[in-house]
Amino acid sequence: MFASLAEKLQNTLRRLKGKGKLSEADVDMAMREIRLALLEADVNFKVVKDFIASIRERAVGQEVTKSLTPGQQVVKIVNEEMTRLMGENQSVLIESVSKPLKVMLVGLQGSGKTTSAVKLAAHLKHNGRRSLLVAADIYRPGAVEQLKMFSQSSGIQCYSNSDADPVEICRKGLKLAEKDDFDSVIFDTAGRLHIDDDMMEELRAIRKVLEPDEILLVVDAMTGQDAVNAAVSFNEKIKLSGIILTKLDGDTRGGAALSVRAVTGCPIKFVGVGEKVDALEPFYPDRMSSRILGMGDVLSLIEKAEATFDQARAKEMEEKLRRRQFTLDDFRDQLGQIKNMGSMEEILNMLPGAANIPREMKQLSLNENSFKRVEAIIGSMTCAEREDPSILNSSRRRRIAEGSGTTVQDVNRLLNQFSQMQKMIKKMGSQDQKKAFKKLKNIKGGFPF
Ligand SMILES: Nc1nc2c(ncn2[C@@H]2O[C@H](COP(=O)(O)OP(=O)(O)O)[C@@H](O)[C@H]2O)c(=O)[nH]1
Ligand SMILES: [Mg+2]
Repeated sequence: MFASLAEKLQNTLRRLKGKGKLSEADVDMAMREIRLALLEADVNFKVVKDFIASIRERAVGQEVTKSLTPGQQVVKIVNEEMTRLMGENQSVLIESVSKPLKVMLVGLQGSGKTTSAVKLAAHLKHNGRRSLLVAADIYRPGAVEQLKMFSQSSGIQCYSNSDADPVEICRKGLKLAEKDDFDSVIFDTAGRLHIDDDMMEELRAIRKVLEPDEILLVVDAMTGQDAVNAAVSFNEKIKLSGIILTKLDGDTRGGAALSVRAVTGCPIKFVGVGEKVDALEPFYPDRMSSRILGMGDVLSLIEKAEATFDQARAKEMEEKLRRRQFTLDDFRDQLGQIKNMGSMEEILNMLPGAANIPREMKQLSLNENSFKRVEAIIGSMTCAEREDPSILNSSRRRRIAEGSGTTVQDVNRLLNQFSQMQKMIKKMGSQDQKKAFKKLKNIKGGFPF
C-alpha cells in the first residue's frame, strides 16, 4: 500500500533518526524531501503546504525530551501530524437510535458502490448484525443482477423491484427492512460517469424519503485528487457522513487517503482492499500513518492473526520467540496457519521493519502444493534435525529428499527460507520486539510469530 510514498518517507526519516543533533539545514532538507514525496503521491498541494508548515514549526521549537533523539522526535512529529491529517481517531458507523440503521451509499460509476454495499453487509454480519441490501441502481445494465448475485453468495438478503423507480424502490426496501426487523439496511444507489444534476436530484429525493443515518460516499483511491474533488461536490450537494475509500490494494499512490479528510472534513470510515467480499477494513488513521512510515502495523496484524490463529498455540509461540527458539517444527506450524491468513507478503509488510525484509522472503508463496512439500520435507527429518538444522550435511539432506519425494534443491530452498525467517525474527531488534510485546500483553492470545 502506497509503496513509493512509504519508501521515500522512510528513507528521509531513517537518515534523520540516525542523527544525534539536527541542524536547520537537516530539517530543511527533510522537509523538502517530504514535501516532494507527498506531491508525487498526489496529495492536495494545500494540504501538503499546511502539513509541512506544522511539522516544521513543531520540529524547530521541539520540546527536548530525554528519551528521544532530535531525529526520533521528528519522526514522532511526522507520525502524529499524519495521523491528525487522516482524522486522528477511528470514525465508526453511527449508532442509530431506532432500528434499522439506514446507510445510503453514493458515488460515481465504477467507484465500488455495489461491491462495498455487499462488503459492508458482510462486515456487519460478522459483528452479528443482519442487513438488507436494496438495489436502487436501475440504470447500469446488470447492476441489480450483480448485487443479487454477490449478496446471495454471501448469504445476505437483497431487495430489488424491476417495476419501480429508485425512490420507490428505496421506500419499499425500507418498509421491508422495518417489517422484517433487520438491524440495518444498505441502499446501493446509481452513479453516473460525472457529477450531474439528474443524479443529485435523484439522490436528494431518496435522502428525503429515507432520512438515512449515514450517507457514505464511495470513492476510488486510484483516482487521487479526482476522488477528492468528487468528495467536495457530493458533500456540498448532499452532505456526507463519511467516506469509503476503495481500491487501496492496487498501486494507489496515497493522495486521496491523505487529503480527503483534510479537504472535506468528512472522515474515512472504511477502506476497500480487494475485490472479495471480506476485503473491507475499518479505517484507523494512526495505523495507516505508522504503516506508511514503516513503523509496522502491529495492531492490524494482531487482529487479523487473532481471527485466524489458534490462540493457545499463539501464546506458546510468543514464549518461544521471547526465548528465541524457533525451530523447523514451529516453522511448519506457522506456515500452516499463515496459509489461512493471506499472503506472506501482506503479513510481513505489517511488521515493524518490514522494509528490511528480503524480497524473496516476502514473496514466499504458499499454495497448497508448496505447503505439502514443506510438510513432507520436515516430516522426513529426525527430531534432532528439526531442533538443530545445522547438523544437516549433504548425506542427511539427500536422505530427506528421498524420504519426502522431493529433491535436494527443494530441501535446500526450505532450509534457506527457514534460516531467513529466523534471522528476520532476530533482526526485528529487541527494541521493536519489546514494543510489540508490550502492546501484545493487553491482547488475549498474544503474538503469533
Ligand atoms: N481491487 C479492488 N477492486 C475493487 C474494490 N472495490 C471495488 N472494486 C472493483 O471495482 C469495479 C467496480 O465496482 P462496482 O462495485 O461495480 O462499482 P459501482 O459502479 O460503484 O457499483 C469492480 O470490478 C470491483 O470488483 C477494491 O477495494 N479493490
Ligand atoms: Mg453499482
